Amino acid sequence: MPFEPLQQEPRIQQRWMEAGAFKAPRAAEIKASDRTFYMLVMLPYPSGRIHMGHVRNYTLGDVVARFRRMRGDKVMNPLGWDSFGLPAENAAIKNGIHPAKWTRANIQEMKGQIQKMGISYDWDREIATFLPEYYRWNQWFFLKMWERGDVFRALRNVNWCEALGTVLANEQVVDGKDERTGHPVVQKPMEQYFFAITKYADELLSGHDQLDWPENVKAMQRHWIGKSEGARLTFDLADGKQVQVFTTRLDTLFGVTFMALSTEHPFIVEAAESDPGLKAFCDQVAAMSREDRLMSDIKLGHRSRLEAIHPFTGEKVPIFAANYVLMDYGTGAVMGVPAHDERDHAFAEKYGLPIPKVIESTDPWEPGILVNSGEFDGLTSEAAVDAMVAKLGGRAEKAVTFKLKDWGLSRQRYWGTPIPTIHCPDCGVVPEKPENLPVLLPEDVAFTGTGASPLTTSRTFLDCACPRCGKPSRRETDTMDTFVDSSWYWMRYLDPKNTELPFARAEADAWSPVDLYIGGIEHATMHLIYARYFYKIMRDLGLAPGDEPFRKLICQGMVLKDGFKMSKSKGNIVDPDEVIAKYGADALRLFMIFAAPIEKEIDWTGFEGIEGATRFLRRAARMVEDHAPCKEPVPAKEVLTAEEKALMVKVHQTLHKVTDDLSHRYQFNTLVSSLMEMANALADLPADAPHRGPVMQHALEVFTLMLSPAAPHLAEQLWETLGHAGLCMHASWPVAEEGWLTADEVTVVVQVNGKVRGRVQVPASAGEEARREAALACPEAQPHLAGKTIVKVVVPPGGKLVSIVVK
Ligand code: ANZ
Ligand code: ZN
Repeated sequence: MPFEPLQQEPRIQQRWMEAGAFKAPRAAEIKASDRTFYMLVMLPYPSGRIHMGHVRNYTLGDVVARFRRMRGDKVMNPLGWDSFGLPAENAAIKNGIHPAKWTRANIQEMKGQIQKMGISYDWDREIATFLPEYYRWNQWFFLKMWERGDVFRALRNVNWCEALGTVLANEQVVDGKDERTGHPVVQKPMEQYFFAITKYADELLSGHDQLDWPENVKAMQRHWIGKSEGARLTFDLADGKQVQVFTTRLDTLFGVTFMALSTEHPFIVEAAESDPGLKAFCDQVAAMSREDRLMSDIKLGHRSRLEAIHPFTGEKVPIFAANYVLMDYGTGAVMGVPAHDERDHAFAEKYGLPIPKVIESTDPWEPGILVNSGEFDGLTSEAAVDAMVAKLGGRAEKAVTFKLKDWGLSRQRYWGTPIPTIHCPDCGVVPEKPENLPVLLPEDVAFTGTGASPLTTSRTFLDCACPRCGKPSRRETDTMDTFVDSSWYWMRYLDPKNTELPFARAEADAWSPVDLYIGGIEHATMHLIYARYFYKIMRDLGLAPGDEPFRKLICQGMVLKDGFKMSKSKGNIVDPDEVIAKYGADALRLFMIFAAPIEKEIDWTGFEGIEGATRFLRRAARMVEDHAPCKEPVPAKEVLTAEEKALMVKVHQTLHKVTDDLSHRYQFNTLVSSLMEMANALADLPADAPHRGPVMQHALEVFTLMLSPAAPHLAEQLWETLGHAGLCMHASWPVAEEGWLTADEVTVVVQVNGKVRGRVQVPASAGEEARREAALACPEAQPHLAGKTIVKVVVPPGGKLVSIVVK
């Protein structure tokens, strides 16, 4: 059969379906001697259509899953839908379609597209986070965490977008605007639910040691967690109060010329009540976004009437309210050391404060030796910290601070998991009873697109009885951040129909941790930190083994067009469906694998790449078609001709390399180039080779098996043509035979006066002298040597060539 993907691919997909070929076993079906492999890709958001980024991610994952199955592993390769979130709600506002309907339609569409690609997902394990059978477990986790004290409520400044009526995450805010819609964002204090993720900050850092992850992802996480070691120091104020600062540079204490407090610091808030100028300044800062406060070059301040007393010199130190001091970092108060801190320096210059130098060092911002610091002069910065802590007695202690914030999970939106709590006029905020889960999202809501959450418009939802005292109460209308959904989804695949627990411990023991997770680098911090955090919660609840969920992580590069990310706004999208409709899935898969190493970007350069892949697949089909299936085994080595042996060596060397590339190095692009080289070697076998039948059969079988993870449809077709009844994807991955890994003969090219005149076979072990003799005896070279005088014979290093000079 020739390469006819459009006819053959649906037929082969049907065969796979009927054979239940992608099914992963349950824990009980796995024997102690079995090896398991959990292959995970980041679950898609059902936006409507799959894009090339999905195609690349899923193809790469599928190559690994299919390879591992053929190697005899029990393989888990699932997919689901990250299906809560704003776009569905925005679509509802815009088109008047209920988010559930929009989401279902999109899932159906995208699932069809993914199935056409022949990705070997176990669809019996499919999950969708918007379904009650999934999100009830978000609520279940919330209640468990509430019991453990891992959930708390607090008044915190949030990024409030008035137009959307919702709180935004810091990374959704760019230049004081919602990154997506451009609506302005302001700071507003609100009562929020938080997960106490900072309790796990240290473990989230130390856990990196056991992870085979890209170094840059670990670095991004380290930066995000932002561990800072320093000291807390208490200053007395002139009015008798005390204020605490966090500093990483206690050694600079003698250089303090001012103190800066956050505009939200309680002392500033209090002082502002009787100081209109200060009040106006605080209001001005409140209107700035967090980003602006952090990034802004302009350090703004306002001097309050408060003063601190320097603990060593007893001098009075003015206290400012400043925009660059954040309330939620450290203690919300900073000792200002203009000579040695850049921000303090800018601030002091602006407000005309003294800038005394107290550290001698090549770089003013770096530690060094103390000067102008009384009895501490001459000490190194490091020694000075210890000496000062000792001298300051109870006033100072070493302390650690993290940039990581507790995870605010409240969203004032409809399309998310309802937070399972109730507001009782007597009992306050009360958790829902576990037996009442799930708290269902109501259907009778209005999507106006303005103001408060649509949930506040549903009476059936709002009215409830207090779980504690039974009084008429109001149900919580906040829904959960959708990052909650994706923080444990891969565990639900293991037991997707469980109605007692999110998943059974036995399933977790059988499959966890994930062996390989492939996804985009854009998830390096939030998703991959929240998921690690949730895994530790699951561990602490006794649900899951080990400490870390994803043993190995690979971040695949983007698919670009004309150097840009494909996106709707750029109008440069190439629709995978169109490519498949024209060229078939195998060609697209092969292109995705071949185009670049997994971590690198792919540039979509028109259809040339796909056509190249098509030509190769066509050639592979022709090779098999031209060969008559042969049942004879490959004869013993001694019997084979030099060319036959050379092909056998090529086959096994390729197999060895490909096996290694797929199992450890995750080099997929070289899989394709190796297959291409091997195809050339197959073409070189002479038509009249005496053992062509069995040698060719062997070579084509190995070729087909190696092709199978990348172009699985064509591989099935070739496997049939080669005379096999079973599925190629169920055949065993071949083993590279030791005896064929090293060539025992090599070819030496013979040149006479610079022209190639022939080739000779010599034992691989042949030395320089033996090669020279073999070359001089080369039959094709004889006519060019006859009657001439040999001037010299050169054998350059490597010995693959012998150059004869005659006169
Ligand atoms: C005095 C000092 C002198 C400082 C010096 C630095 C250099 P990292 O490394 O990021 O943790 N700081 C403390 N709390 C702050 C807050 N809430 N908002 C803004 N800045 C704050 O930085 C810690 C340093 O950042 C602290 O050490 C403090 O300034 C400032 F030569 O104290 B330092
Ligand atoms: Zn009550």
